[in-house]
Amino acid sequence: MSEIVKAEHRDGIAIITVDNPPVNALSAAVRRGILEQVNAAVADPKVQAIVLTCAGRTFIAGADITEFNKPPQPPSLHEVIDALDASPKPIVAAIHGTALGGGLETALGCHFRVAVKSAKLGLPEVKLGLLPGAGGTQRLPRAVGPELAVQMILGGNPISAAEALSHGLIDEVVDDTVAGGEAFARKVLAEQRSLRRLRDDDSKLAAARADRSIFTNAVAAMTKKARGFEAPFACADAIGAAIDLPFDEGMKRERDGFLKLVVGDQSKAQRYAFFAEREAAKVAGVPEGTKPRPVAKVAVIGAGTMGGGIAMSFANAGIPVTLIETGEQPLQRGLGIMQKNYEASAARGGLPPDAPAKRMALITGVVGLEHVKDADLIIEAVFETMAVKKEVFSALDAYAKPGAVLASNTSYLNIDAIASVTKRPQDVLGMHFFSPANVMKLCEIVRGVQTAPDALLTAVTVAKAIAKVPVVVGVCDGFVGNRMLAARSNQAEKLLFEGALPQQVDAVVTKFGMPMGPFAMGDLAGLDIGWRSRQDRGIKSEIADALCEAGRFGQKTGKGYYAYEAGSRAPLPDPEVEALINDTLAKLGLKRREISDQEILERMIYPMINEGARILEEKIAARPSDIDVVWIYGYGWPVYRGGPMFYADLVGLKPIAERLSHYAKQTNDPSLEPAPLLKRLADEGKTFASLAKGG
Ligand code: T1G
Repeated sequence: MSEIVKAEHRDGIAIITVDNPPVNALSAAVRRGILEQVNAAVADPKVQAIVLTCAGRTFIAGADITEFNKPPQPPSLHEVIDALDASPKPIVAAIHGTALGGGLETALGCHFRVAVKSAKLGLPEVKLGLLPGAGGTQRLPRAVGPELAVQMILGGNPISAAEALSHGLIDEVVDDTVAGGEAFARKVLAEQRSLRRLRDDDSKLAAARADRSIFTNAVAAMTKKARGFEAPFACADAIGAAIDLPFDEGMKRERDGFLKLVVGDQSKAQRYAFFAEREAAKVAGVPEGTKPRPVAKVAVIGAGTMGGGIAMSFANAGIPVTLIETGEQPLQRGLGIMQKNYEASAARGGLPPDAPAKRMALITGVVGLEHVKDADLIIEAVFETMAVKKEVFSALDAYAKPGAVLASNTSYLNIDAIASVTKRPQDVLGMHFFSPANVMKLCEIVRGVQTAPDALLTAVTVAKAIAKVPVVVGVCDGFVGNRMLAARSNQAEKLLFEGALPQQVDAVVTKFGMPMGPFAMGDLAGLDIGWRSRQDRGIKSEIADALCEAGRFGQKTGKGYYAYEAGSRAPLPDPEVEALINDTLAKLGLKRREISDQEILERMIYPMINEGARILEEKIAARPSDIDVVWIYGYGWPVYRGGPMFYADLVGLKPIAERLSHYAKQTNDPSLEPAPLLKRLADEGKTFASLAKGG
């Protein structure tokens, strides 16, 4: 019998326990083990009922995602679930932790389900570019009704045990998993309850069969933000089959949909992103056994947009934070904005009504840097000039307690230079949050030359604790994200000088799946910021300069590369901009030419990939997948394209290197010449992914 799926008999009840750490994924061995144990229990006359449960921290958290890239091994999950469903003896799934994906589908194949109060139940396959492929799209609508099923499957977020009970997904909330499961099984036997096979129970489909808009409205609501994704629509199609077709035909529709998605580029990209995010948290070069420093008290310096958002991230995670400002007025202004943010979220139903007060209660606003003295972690988010940073860090060096981690939220300044004004450079690093910091998930953790491994690990651990995705990067101008963005912005600007229009470039970038193009982004950030810094550095960008000289600073002045109607953020192409561009080019003696969307796409994406290769060469990023995590969680790169480096492997490094060389010559821009690493991999027919395997 299986070693990882064991059975214990307790007076007529067979307790079948899966034990496959860390998350009891449904590997081939687990599937085999469950099938063996269930068949044995069904055949054993001493057994009247069966409880299926798991050891460790969680019930089955899904199929083993690593198996999707390999040839399928028997038995299939369908065979396992069919055996559970067909069992003549009652089977109770006893759930703790997270019953997710194939794990919940397995439980839905059982006749009854119980769960502990803290359990979560969900079908997150859509987040992997898949659909629930083992009956979830057919059984869940029968368990909870099509509306909730659409929300759970197209959204991919789990529900609590309490919600599951109220919607009939589980039969009871129990105090203890195994004991609760056993007790429930005995109750079923004692009350001679008939076995509930969801495949035969269409009662909750009746309303939607009578009025299909119940389903279509739910789908419409859930696909509003699904532009570019394939999986949400495939999920909807499969759930629709549950409403329109008998169970087995619906299962076939689900199967067809799953098999199509699992071999598709989108799911490969999203599965890659799943593991890339987890890989990113494993910090290279930190000695085995290094422990993060304890962090009980956190201080944030600066109650501006970034400082306020960072403080809210801690409060959102239930961690008390001290927010420090130089004066009462800026402090109260910052606290006021945070209060309004929370109230707006609560008004939208994004937070429980009592959350604003509860979270603001975790934020203590004070004036004076001396208040950092008890903090274990101090995050500075003050004005972005080296002079101000050095002034603050010199003061922190005096006030902060020994062993406190000193982090700067700088988005491009040199961490080593900042650390150099302290006597404790080993405790200094960067924690680069992205605006709005209470929403954006990425946190670039900037490792200085002298940053201590345990300080680094502390920052990574804290970032995860406040639901951020940490990526460790080295010190360079713009770190990983902004450095690659600069390469793209540089080309975007050049394309205008060659004949493209802002709306053409932005349309190509948004069609590719980015939330916004470079010119709409410029208008959002404000064109005057770049203009002033160009003036400070005595450099020109004739088109952008002309826009600013015309008072077109972007959204803040209602005009920039686009025009904006009052109260609207929708960018409207403005003929005045085209005229301004034509005038500027004429003055420079430049002629506009037709530029294809394909050229624009290549010149938007390939220079970023090239910069990514340089970043890897310089070890500013440890892995190509770290770069991809930065772009997915910090810059809205569509996860179904896996990230710039994953996308590069999909397109092929050879054609990319060739196009870059072509554009380097065409635009006389040597920075577009392929980076040595890109060139080597292209010449050797290799991929960025091969680097992880020592390529
Ligand atoms: N398969 C393989 N490995 C997995 C895994 C899985 N399903 N889930 C987690 N791991 C690994 C993970 O890579 C990490 O490894 C370790 O376990 C701990 O994970 C037929 C098609 C359960 C909420 O999408 O959401 O079922 O880095 O760091 O933060 O319809 O893991 O240590 O080497 O994330 O406590 C559907 C995926 C699959 C759930 C725990 N299921 N997992 O979070 O730990 S598709 C999912 C999670 C499917 C069927 C279909 C989370 C978690 P390592 P962790 P955590």
